[in-house]
Amino acid sequence: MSDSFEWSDIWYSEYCLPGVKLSFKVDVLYSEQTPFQKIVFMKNEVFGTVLTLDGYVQVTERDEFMYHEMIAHVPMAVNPGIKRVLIIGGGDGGTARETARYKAVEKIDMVEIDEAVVRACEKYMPQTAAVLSSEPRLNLKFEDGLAFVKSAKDNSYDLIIVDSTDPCGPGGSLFTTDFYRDCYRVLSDDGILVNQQENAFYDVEREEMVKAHRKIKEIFPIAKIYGFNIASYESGYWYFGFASKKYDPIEDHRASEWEKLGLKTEYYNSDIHKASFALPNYVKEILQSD
Ligand code: AG3
Repeated sequence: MSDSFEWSDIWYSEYCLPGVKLSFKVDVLYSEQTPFQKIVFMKNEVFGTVLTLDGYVQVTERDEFMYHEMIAHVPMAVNPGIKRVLIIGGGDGGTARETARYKAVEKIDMVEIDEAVVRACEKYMPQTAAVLSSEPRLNLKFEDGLAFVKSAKDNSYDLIIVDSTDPCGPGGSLFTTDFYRDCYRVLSDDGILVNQQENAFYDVEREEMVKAHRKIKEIFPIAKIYGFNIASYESGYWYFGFASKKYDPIEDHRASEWEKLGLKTEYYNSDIHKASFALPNYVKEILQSD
C-alpha cells in the first residue's frame, strides 16, 4: 500500500444535469448559511481554494483570472476612457481588482447584496478580495443591485458590470427586463453593460442565456455575446453579454490603445478579444431562432 493511500475521500459535486456532475476532491475550509445563500470554501489540490455559493463554483484560485480578465478588459479595450464603473455583485473582488488596474477609472461603485461573501473572501480568497480594503477609488455598498440601479441617477456610469450568481439564486432579479432597462437609463450615451450570462451547453443555463440575450437586445441597440474557457465551471466554457448604446465590441475595439497601457494579463489579449465574439454554429442558431 502506498504512503499516499487514504481510506476515505470527501468529494464536492456540482450537478450540471441529473446525469452529469463536476467533482473536486476537497478539504472543507469554511461554511456559512447567510440570509441569502450558502457560502462554502474548500481546498482542492489542482484548483487551490474554491468558493461555492449554493453549491455552484464561483471562484477558484487557479482559474479566476480567466473570468475576471474577460469580464473587465473586454469593455475597457472598447473604451479605455471609461471613468465611472458600477459593479453589481462580484463580492469576491476579482472584477474590482481588474477594473482598478486602469488609471483612467475615477470611481468604482460596487453593490453586493451579501456582506458575508466579502468578509469570507477577505479571509479565504485574498487573491481576489485584497483590493476591497485597499483600493481608494472603490466604494463598497451592501445593497440589492436591482434597487440600487432603480434609484441611481440617469447617465451616472460609463460601464456596468453584472458579476452575478446564476439566475436561480439571489441574483435572479439581475436577469430581468426591469433591471436591464434601469441599466440602460443609468449608463452614459456611450455606456457599456457586461453581464454574466451562463453557458450554452446544458439545457437550463442555455435557456437562461437565450432569455437574457433576448431581453437585452430589446433595450440596447448593440447586444452581443462572447465566450471564454474556464476549467472549473460546468461545461468548461462560459459566456458574458456585451451591450452598448454606441460601441460595437469588434468595430470599435481600440486594440493598440489598450496594448499601450502595458497591462500584463494571463488570458486576455487583443486576438482573444476578437475571437471571443466568434460563436459556434449551435450557439448562433439558438440565439437567432429566439
Ligand atoms: N459568478 C458566478 C458565475 C456562474 C457560476 N455558475 C456555475 N458554476 N454554475 C462568479 C463570480 C466571480 N466573480
